Amino acid sequence: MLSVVIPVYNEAKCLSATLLAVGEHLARLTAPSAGVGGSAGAPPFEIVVADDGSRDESVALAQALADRLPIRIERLAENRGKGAAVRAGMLAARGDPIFYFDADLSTPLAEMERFLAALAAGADLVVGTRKHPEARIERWQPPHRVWLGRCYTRLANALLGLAVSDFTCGFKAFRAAAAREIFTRGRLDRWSFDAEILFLARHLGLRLAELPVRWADRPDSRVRVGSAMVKSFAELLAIRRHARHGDYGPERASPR
Ligand SMILES: Nc1nc2c(ncn2[C@@H]2O[C@H](COP(=O)(O)OP(=O)(O)O)[C@@H](O)[C@H]2O)c(=O)[nH]1
Ligand SMILES: [Mg+2]
Repeated sequence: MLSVVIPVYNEAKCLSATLLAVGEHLARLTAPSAGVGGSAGAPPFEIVVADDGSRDESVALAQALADRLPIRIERLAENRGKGAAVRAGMLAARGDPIFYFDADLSTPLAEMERFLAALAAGADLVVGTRKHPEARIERWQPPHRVWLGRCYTRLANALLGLAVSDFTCGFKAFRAAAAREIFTRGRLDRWSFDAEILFLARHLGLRLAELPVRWADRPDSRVRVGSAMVKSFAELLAIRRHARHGDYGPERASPR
């Protein structure tokens, strides 16, 4: 079974269209002829809506589609942050592999096939990157977000000793075993949770692949940049602190 986790915070405007598009795409992707998922009797895919305490109609809209699509709703009682929502959804997912991506579908669903191929070729997790020469950015984020993103990437790599080109691209795929190892250890609730995932991947010796993606930014972002910056920086320091205190468990050598 293939799982998709979608973190949702006040997405009433786009959620129904997103769920229908995801349902249609996954039905095609898991059709018997496609050779992905679908063992006898089990539904071939599930969509986990990880609701982050939305105060709009998001949950009702997802519930309304649950008789037509294999949708499960994981609800956080209050808004805790994208990291908390993704973690709850990833730990609730029952499939293998497990994807997560943003409700606005900034990265088109057609990219899933390449991610599945990279997992089949041996990666434990595959993360999208917008900062690769082969990435095709159809609509950029506003210039201040692009600039802040670049600073964040440098800072996160320097603080965590990594060499990743894009931490925060909201399109990632995991083998179920890798997802379980990462998300049972993850602690961050807000925007640096992506950096924690990549840090943990290295810490656990998992095989990581970065794949360039297409991206068309949605103009009405939910991100409040000022407070997100400060909290993200504090969270990067928290990753170092957790690592130093052994909160992530023993480090493992990478397979290569
Ligand atoms: N901004 C925000 N998004 C959240 C939160 N929790 C979950 N999300 C989801 O995280 C995803 C990314 O949000 P988005 O506004 O598109 O971020 P951006 O593309 O980085 O500007 C969406 O699917 C949101 O619904 C939260 O607390 N704040
Ligand atoms: Mg977005």
